[in-house]
Parts: sequence; structure tokens; C-alpha cells
Amino acid sequence: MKTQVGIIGGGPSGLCLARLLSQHGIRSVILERQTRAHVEGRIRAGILEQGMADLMRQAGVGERMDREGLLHDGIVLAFDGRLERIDMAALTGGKQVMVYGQTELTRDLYDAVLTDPHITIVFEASDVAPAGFLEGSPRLSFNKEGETVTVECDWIAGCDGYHGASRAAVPPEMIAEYERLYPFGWLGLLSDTPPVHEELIYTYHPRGFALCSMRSTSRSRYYLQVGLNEKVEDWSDDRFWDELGKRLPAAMASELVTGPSIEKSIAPLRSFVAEPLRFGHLFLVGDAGHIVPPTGAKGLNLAASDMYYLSTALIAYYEQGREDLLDRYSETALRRVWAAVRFSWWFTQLMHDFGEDPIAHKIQLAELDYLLSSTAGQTTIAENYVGLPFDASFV
Ligand code: RFL
Ligand code: PHB
Repeated sequence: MKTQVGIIGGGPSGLCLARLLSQHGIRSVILERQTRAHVEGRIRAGILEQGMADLMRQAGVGERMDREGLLHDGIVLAFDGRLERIDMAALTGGKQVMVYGQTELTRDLYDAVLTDPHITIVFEASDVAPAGFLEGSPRLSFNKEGETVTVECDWIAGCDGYHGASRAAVPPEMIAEYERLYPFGWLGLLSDTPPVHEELIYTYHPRGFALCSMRSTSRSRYYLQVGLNEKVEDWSDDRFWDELGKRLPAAMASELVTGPSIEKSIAPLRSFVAEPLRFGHLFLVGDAGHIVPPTGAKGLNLAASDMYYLSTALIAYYEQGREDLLDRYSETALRRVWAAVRFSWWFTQLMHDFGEDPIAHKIQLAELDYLLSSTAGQTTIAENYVGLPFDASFV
């Protein structure tokens, strides 16, 4: 097989990148280890910044998102029995975020990719191995039904998530990895019940953080901070609802509509950045290059800026023979990555119980009280939450 861009991973990054390139006639092959149903079944992100929503539109897959997605102007922070709204739109000159599940977004991308004449996608491709990317002869080999296949390409995009093959193929002396693991995880529950509130509620409570989110006006997504050794099997639906009720301010807890879970899972929390994001003809994109704890809803939205910069650079290469943007990809993408890593780390610290001494709890409450009493404090949350801009000089 031969193509222009070889893409490892058919998650949101790989699929959306392929579509952005295909709008300019650039051909790609996507190698995905799992089946389509498996990738679509993962319940993950729910909040899209304007930058990600715009990319979906540019990729020609924004129609259902614009019809069904819910635009939000604000979020609510709950602590110490208080409920405080941050009016993000008012504080950021009208910026909003969109509630549209990663499951839905992935389905829209697959529908487009599978009928796109410029894109070939191979599901259940095993043992994917990038090679030759440092020597100027990039290629991908993989196994499909017992046969080894090689894809020759000009460039490789590693869009294969944190556990993928692309970062692992880089010689260790060429890459620096920065990582922090948090001493807790998030237990998530999805249910066909109306959300407790029309906006998201992020709750700080001495029993632990809780988040009330949603997928639609009839489907809710809730999260609880839990210890790292907790098991999903130990959390019956009743236990989950009971604990959530204890962490929410009483006025909100009394509004909670409970029901059977459709999905329940525990995710660990991690901050991780690999530097650089380019190794010869191989680029890392999205979770393959960086991970943030979900508190700021930044993971997929950071993948978005990577996709934007890399697609812009590849289009300039194929249409104008320019390599300068490819040369600037890593540095430009990493600047926004670190800004979001910082915000996600800070917001996680602010909102979770770290099991420290009582003074830590009092200081967290004082910080929340200060932030909410100050326009500057609210603005710093709002402008990070709606998403920092993409670098306009990258053209
Ligand atoms: P993905 O989604 O992990 O996709 C990678 C794809 O690569 C495939 N793959 C391979 N294919 C071939 N060969 C290999 N060796 C391979 N290894 C892996 C995988 O099967 C998969 O299909 O990475 P991508 O595309 O970069 O997308 C990143 C996002 O999925 C991620 O950042 C977000 O889900 C993070 N996230 C959130 N992000 C937001 O922007 N807003 C949110 O509200 C938000 N909430 C969340 C989240 C992540 C969560 N979890 C579970 C980590 C909430 C949670 C609970
Ligand atoms: C979600 O709806 O899954 C979600 C929303 C906001 C976050 C994290 C996850 O910060």
C-alpha cells in the first residue's frame, strides 16, 4: 500500500485529521487496532470548546453536532453548601462550550471517513509498527488476518492514544516525558435521567469531588472522586446516587433524579507530556503526546489544536511545498499543551480532596471563596475553561 499520510489510531484525533486533510485532496490510511463498535462504545469526553467544534465543521461533519449539541454559557462551582455560577460567556466576550459526547462525534467522523474517497481505514490492524521515520523512508507495517501489510507514506501521524505504538517507537534518548499521577480516580455513571441542572456543576466536598454533567436533556453523566483501589463492582447504582447526594449542596441533592446506570467505569487521573512532538517524519497528536486529568475537560480539546496545527502544516507542505510549518509544529502545539496541563492540574488541585491535614481543606475553601468573589478570579477560570486560542501566527 502507498499513501501520503499514514495515521495510527482511529480515535477522534486520527479520524478528524484524516478528514481535514481530505478536504484538500490529501490521501491517508488509518490503522485502528479495535473495531468501530469498540471505539464508539468508549464513554469519554463531553465538552467541546469552540476550536474543536469549528474543526468538526471544517472537516464537514458538524451538521448533527450543530443540531443536537447543547451550547453552554456558564458552569456552576459548588462548595461549602454554596452554589456559585461563573458566567463564562459574559467574562470572555461571548465564548461558549458545546455539550456533545465523544461517542456521537466519533460516530459522525466514522460515517464520513467510511465514504471518503481519499481515506482508507483498516480496523483490527494488529502489531502496527512505524519505521524509517528518522531516515526519511517512513512506513507502517501491520498484521491483518495473519498477513503482514506495509504502508509506504510521506509522513506518519501518531494518533494512537496514551498506550499506542507511535510514541513507543521513538528511541528513548530522543524523547523527554513529564508525568504526574494523582492519588485518586473518577468513577463515572451514565444514565437516562434528566440532568440535575441545566449547566455543569463542579463540586468540592470534604468527602471528595463530584461532577454533574450531561449528554443531552435526557441523559446525565455524573462523576465521583474515588480512591485508587476502588472497584466498579463495589459501587451499586444505589451506592453511587447516595454518595453523590451527600456531596452536592442540599438544594441540588433534592433535585437529583436517579435511575439505572447504562455505563459505569473508573478512570485514573494523570498529567503527562512528551517532548518534542516530532521525530523526523513522525508526529505525535492528541493523547499519544499528552494527557490531562479530566477536571478542565481539556483532553479532546487539546487534541484539537494539535490536529489544527498539523493539518495546516501538511496542507502548506502539499499545496505550497513549504516545510516551515512542519518544523514549527512541535513547539507551537506544546505551548498550548502546557497551558492546558497547567490549568487542568490547578483546577484538579482546587476541586479535589487530597486527604491532607485540615488546614489544606480550609485553604481550598478560602481560595474558592476568593476566586468567586473576584471578577479577575472568575475570568481566569472562564477564559481557560472556554479554551485558550490557537496561535494565529501559524499560517
Ligand atoms: P484516543 O481516543 O485514545 O484514540 C486512540 C485510538 O488509537 C487506537 N490505538 C491503536 N491503533 C493501532 N495500533 C495501536 N498500537 C493502537 N493503540 C491505540 C485506539 O484503539 C483508539 O481508537 O486518543 P485521541 O484520538 O487522541 O483522543 C483523545 C480523547 O479521547 C481524550 O483526550 C478525551 O477523551 C479526554 N477526555 C475529555 N476531553 C475533553 O476534551 N473534554 C471532556 O469533557 C473530557 N472528558 C476525557 C473525559 C477522558 C476521560 N477518560 C476516560 C480518560 C472524561 C473521561 C472520564
Ligand atoms: C463529561 O461530561 O464527561 C465531562 C464533562 C466535564 C469534564 C469532564 C468530563 O470536566
